[in-house]
Amino acid sequence: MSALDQFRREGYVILERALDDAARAEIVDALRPFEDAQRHGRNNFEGQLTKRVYSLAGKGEVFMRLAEHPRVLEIVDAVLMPGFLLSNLQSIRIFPGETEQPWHADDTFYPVPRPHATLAVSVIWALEDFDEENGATELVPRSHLWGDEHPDDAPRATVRAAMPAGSAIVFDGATWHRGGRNRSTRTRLGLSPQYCQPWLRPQESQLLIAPPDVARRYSDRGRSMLGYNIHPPFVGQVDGMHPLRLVDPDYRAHKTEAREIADKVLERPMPLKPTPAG
Ligand SMILES: O=C(O)CCC(=O)C(=O)O
Repeated sequence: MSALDQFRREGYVILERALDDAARAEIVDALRPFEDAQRHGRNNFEGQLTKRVYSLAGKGEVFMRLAEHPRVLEIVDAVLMPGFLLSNLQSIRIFPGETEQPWHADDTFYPVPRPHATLAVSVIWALEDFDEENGATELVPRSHLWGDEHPDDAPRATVRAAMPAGSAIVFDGATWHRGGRNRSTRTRLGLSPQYCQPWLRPQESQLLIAPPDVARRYSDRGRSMLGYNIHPPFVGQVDGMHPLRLVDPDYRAHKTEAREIADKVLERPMPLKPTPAG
């Protein structure tokens, strides 16, 4: 079964060793000063023995590169609409003694009745080994298809995303999951990008986190994911024009196919019939 088929059927898939050790070490090193300056979480959701560094899209290109990993984007491209957005980019280091997080799904703040078409995709990269002892993410397979059921209501089969460092778990935003209890003497470091449909509000305000002078350093794909894009016909416009003009003064000379399409669409009137979602 392909990774995409497994994602669609089970609500999650693990991509084993998708990141090499050198790339992983570069990310861990870049993260260190931010983690050192960070306190533990404020409640049992963030984790009182967990450190999170939020808004990584504004903290270095190295983190954006991870958010653009081709094996992950292959799945996201297939399940979200073109122009999908980076909703959140954060690290999660679970320390020894941390308890389980409450069960949750990452898209529940969008008031859309379940089950529904995919609204969002979450990823947790293992920057250290994830195992049974150190707080590997736990998931409820096929729970992305649930209506109003909750994992606490009845005993459920769950899986633990035990995976070697450099692997990633990719799951539907509707899949129930939680960070695991850390019974070990080691930490468990994850880095988590989340992506959402281009017509939803991202969790983090990426255009403030990566304003034009920061976005200028990023790839075309990265900028688009941050919101320097147009969801047709004109969601994302600035002064009736493509927002990339604020990042790239030579925008017209550097036009890619996607930008040509966006410009053409901006010139058209609004469609009278709604476009089908994902
Ligand atoms: O760290 C994990 O394994 C899961 C974290 C999570 O699901 C969250 O904070 O939304």
